[in-house]
Amino acid sequence: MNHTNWYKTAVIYQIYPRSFCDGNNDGLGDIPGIISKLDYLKELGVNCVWLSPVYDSPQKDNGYDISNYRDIYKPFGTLDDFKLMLNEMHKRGIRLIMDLVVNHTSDQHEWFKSAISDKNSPYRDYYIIRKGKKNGKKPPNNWSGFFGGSTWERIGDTDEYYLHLFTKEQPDLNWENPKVRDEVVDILRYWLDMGVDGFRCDVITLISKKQDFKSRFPTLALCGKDAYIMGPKLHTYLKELYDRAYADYDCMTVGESVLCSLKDTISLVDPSRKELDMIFNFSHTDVDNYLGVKYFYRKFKLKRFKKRLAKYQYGLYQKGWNSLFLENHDQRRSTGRYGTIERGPLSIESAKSLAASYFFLQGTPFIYQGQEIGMRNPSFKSIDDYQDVELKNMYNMCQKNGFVRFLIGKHIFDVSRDNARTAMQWDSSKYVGFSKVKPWLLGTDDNKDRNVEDALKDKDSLFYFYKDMIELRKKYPVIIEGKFDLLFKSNPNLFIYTRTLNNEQLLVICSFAKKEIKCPVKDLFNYELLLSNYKEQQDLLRPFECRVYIKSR
Ligand code: TEU
Repeated sequence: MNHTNWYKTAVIYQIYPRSFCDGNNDGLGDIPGIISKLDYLKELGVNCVWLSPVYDSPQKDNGYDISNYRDIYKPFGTLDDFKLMLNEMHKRGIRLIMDLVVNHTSDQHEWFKSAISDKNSPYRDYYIIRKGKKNGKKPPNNWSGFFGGSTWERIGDTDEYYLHLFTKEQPDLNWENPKVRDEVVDILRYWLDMGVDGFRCDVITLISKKQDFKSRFPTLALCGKDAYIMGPKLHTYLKELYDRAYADYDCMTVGESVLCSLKDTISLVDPSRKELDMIFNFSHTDVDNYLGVKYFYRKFKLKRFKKRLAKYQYGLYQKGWNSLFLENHDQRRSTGRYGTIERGPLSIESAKSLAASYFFLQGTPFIYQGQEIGMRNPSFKSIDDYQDVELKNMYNMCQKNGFVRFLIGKHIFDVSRDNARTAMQWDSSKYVGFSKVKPWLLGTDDNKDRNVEDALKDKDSLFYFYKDMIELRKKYPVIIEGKFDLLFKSNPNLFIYTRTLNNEQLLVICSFAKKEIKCPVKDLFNYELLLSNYKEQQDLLRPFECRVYIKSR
């Protein structure tokens, strides 16, 4: 099958199904709800959707714990609803990529239930099971996982443990077992045959583990990560999935990586290796923390942000493809983050400047639901208002351990994943047009001004700015293929870059300053203005002004 690489010209919208739209008024988003909003996505202009997991699941981690890979979680709808949605998307020229969660399953998956209840189960070796130390009183080693605590859970009162890098309800699959890989290939082909257009591969860089299972030198977070991030057989497994599934379909893949260096990134997305089309790299979202640990807060600096993005722009040029994103269901909202202003008159201008700064880089842009209307963090006051398992686990650890509490501090709510998971705000009514009953996670009243109904009425809204940016990407090949160059790299207030292709050059100027400042580009008169967030141009750049120009030589 010829791969057309359609993902290079795609703009992808991420839907978090629990929180997008509730079609049957039970407080939880669902597939019929999504179908009812496809015209909205069409109006925005996106041509692909990434759907967070809709598979059958006990929802211990909101669907990232799958108990049946071939069926839909009932409260979200049926397989027929799914097929209808896919068809309605395709009719509107919108492709669909699904979330593929195969580092782990749910502990309620039939494979796992069989594996732990019977030592001779054919599924025993689908998981990573090892003998504990001290006759089973202690786990096999000191590795710690992503949601804090040991990666091992004891199986009943036996002396054996199973590995889980996330919650204990998410046991890791044993990719060393060829049968596990056969299963994954079958799952991929099942959905691809149904017509889906690709996958966002959850924590895919964790699937191969070093097999020594020895304790590592103790560290504050992710102890043992050298054994489970970018493991020794990762490339072999990815290649196998490509050869046995992706190769036969005109599909795309974006892998989620954790702490991935530029060198590793290139090795994963180098087109000649045929493994993944792109990966999500978190180097730029980790800009306001230390060591890639979001709880270790660090002040945002535009210079650092530019440097990190530029590193991957230069590094991947003609070697691989970038994914471009600011938000997702695990990240707090970008409103009030990355140098933008959360409230007040300059808030929307700052959101536009930030949006332009990432949207014209080389790669495929992703927009997370609600980002296009500038949704904010809910800033709930009490732990009881939050639901996320990651936050609850960390909170409990803080309660038990003063040192952890000292390290993490108040910041724990600011970085909670629930910040991105409140109900999508369609209007400013009581339940924000998401549902007729109370949504499972409702934002706060002081944030209702950010809603779709108002955005669609206002031609200067952030929504229409995104729409304009998407239009430009469709019109100018330089935005897709042009070479990136960062200008004025040490300027602390301005993100300025060019993209160059043959005789065309795009110039992007984004101010992050709260007051007027001089524009250091001298030959602006050579360029034609394509887009800006201020109506008339003047010599000085106004607060958070952004401009996108083009010139033909
Ligand atoms: O997230 C991977 C991951 O590494 C997370 O721990 C992430 O760093 C953290 O949530 C940031 O706060 C993926 C999914 O996106 C996430 O929703 C799942 O919980 C996780 O995998 C397990 O499947």
